[in-house]
Amino acid sequence: MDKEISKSQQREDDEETMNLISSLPSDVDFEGTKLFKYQGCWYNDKTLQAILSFQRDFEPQDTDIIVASFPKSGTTWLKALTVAVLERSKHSSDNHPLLLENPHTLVPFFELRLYMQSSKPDLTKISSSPRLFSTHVPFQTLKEGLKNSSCKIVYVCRNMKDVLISFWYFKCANQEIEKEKNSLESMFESFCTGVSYYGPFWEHILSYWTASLQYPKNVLFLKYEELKTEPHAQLKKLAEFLDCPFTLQEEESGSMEEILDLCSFSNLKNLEINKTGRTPGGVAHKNFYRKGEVGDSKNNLTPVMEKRLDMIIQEKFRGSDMKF
Ligand code: PAP
Repeated sequence: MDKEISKSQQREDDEETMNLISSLPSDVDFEGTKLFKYQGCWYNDKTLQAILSFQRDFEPQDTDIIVASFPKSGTTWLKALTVAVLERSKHSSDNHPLLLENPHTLVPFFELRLYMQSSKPDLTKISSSPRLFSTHVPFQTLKEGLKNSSCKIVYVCRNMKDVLISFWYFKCANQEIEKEKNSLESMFESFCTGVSYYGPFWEHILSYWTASLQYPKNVLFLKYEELKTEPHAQLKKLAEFLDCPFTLQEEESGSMEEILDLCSFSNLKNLEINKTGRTPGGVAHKNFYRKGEVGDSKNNLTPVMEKRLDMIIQEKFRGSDMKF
């Protein structure tokens, strides 16, 4: 009987989801993929179905920690740092989970993993407290899924020119296609109009920027570039935000350096699990580690493209004190 009720409930949920999706504004991106605009952001139908399941069924716990970002902004790195900060007293440096698993395995995405694999994933199997999750959805959509809980959210943003180039290389590597100029130009166009997967990027960033000002105890806003230039200060900020600040003794004994070394681009990139493994969705772990530098977009964008992006950023962020 229970099974029958849950099957009919499932059918009702599926129908509701399909009705909602078909009522949304739609458009196509540079590859001809149909995208739907939901709560201000563009998704393909598979991702959107997972988001709707997440919003409907996720049962948050106040201790949950969510790593959030626009794609290609430093998600993998921030996941690693978050795990390393929280787990620092539990593991020695040779049996650390980050040496054995990719950060995306340790901190699963709501919409790209858990709720994409199943509309009702079994989260009771996650034993660690706090539970760690991640997402690429903007704040307003995440907030709805988190109901009224007081989870902590750490967001990382990155210069959009580098994000675009990182995204483009990632796409080429996953699809094993040649990096032809054409595909960069069409992806660039989509990016600029905002009709791109998880776009518009400026609204994404502003959603978390505003939330971090409104709810400073729940939303921490970090920047990839600052993690690069002042890693100690940013790591300290992260640990304080997560309510596990470094003690003076830890600071003096080099605990922060250990974490930064463990999570460094070169260390993670060269681990066996990241050289050879794949995500459950089939993405090679190595594709999450390309160059890990600031300013690589200079080598790929023409001056005209750079200028156009600069102007968009200037216009869209005018009036906010958010600076790149
Ligand atoms: P995702 O959204 O698919 O999870 P994400 O991790 O946000 O990707 O972005 C990948 C970028 O972070 C890559 O940038 P690049 O293409 O410009 O090189 C990747 O190299 C970089 N990255 C991954 N790990 C680290 C790290 N430990 N330190 C610095 N940068 C990193």
